Amino acid sequence: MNQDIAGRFLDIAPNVQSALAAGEAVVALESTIITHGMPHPQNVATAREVEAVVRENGAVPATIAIIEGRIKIGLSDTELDWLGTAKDVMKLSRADLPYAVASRRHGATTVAATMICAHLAGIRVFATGGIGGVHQGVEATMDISADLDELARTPVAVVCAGAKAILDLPRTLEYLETRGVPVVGYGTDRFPAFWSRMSELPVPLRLDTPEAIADLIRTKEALGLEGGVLVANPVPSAEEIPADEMSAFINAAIAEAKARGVSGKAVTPFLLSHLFEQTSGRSLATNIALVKNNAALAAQLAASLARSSA
Ligand code: PSU
Ligand code: MN
Repeated sequence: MNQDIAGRFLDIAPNVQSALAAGEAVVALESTIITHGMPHPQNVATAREVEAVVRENGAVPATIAIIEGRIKIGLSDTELDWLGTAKDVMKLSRADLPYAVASRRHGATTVAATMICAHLAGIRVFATGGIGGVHQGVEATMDISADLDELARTPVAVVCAGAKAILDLPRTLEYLETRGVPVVGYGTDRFPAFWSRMSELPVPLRLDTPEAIADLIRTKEALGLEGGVLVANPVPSAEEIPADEMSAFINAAIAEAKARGVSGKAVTPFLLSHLFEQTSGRSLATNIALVKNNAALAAQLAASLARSSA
């Protein structure tokens, strides 16, 4: 951790600080999923449950958000509750993170911004639901999530359930390969599609234990290769919505977004909330289940990394 940057911009929660100082396992968690990804009150309840899952699996959770321009690494109960209904919270990626800090704004961190903040704090593992990626219709919109470039440059392992199936998954994988990001399927040969355990796409690499993933991360670092690792962890079967069931809802949601002229940062939040309504809440139940599943694996991975670095 760069102490100068930490002192100037970061507020690290005391329990996270002491875990980091002792070389213990810490897992970063994002906040856009709270402010722009799920409705209230499920957003706050899920954030707490996810933190509990991280603890049960041997790591300290650090939910990251920007409050009045301060980069919070680990939120208090009060802060988390506040974030659950707060208005005027920016959805922050690499491009607008410094603006929020300089202008003392509130901001929720996406995958890209959470990776940056986690790295500043010295956290190596991060759990989310699904990363952003290449959007369908990219030929016309050029909408490619900044999450993908962040994975190529910032050394944080991101545990997700694949990319959200609202995206162009083949192009998302192509782009990750171009940018040199290892994409690891955890116990699967197929790239998971968020609400569904699998897509038709083969996963580029496969590993079956947290220890093997920790070994890959250490080896990548030892070789001096920059950037992160994407770990794709399929949602548990009991909670999945099979891809053939989900695809009609997804196509309708994308058509609706287009008809209403939704663009840019608003696209992903719009699609998620539209799907929540159209599936009568089922997509949200699956989303919650997959985030918890990812938190468990991320904690095990962080614990394995902490053991081997001791
Ligand atoms: N995972 C979820 N729900 C979410 C997200 C991830 O289960 O809402 C968020 C992440 O913060 C991710 C963002 O970075 O969606 C992608 O936004 P965009 O497509 O605009 O890059
Ligand atoms: Mn986008």
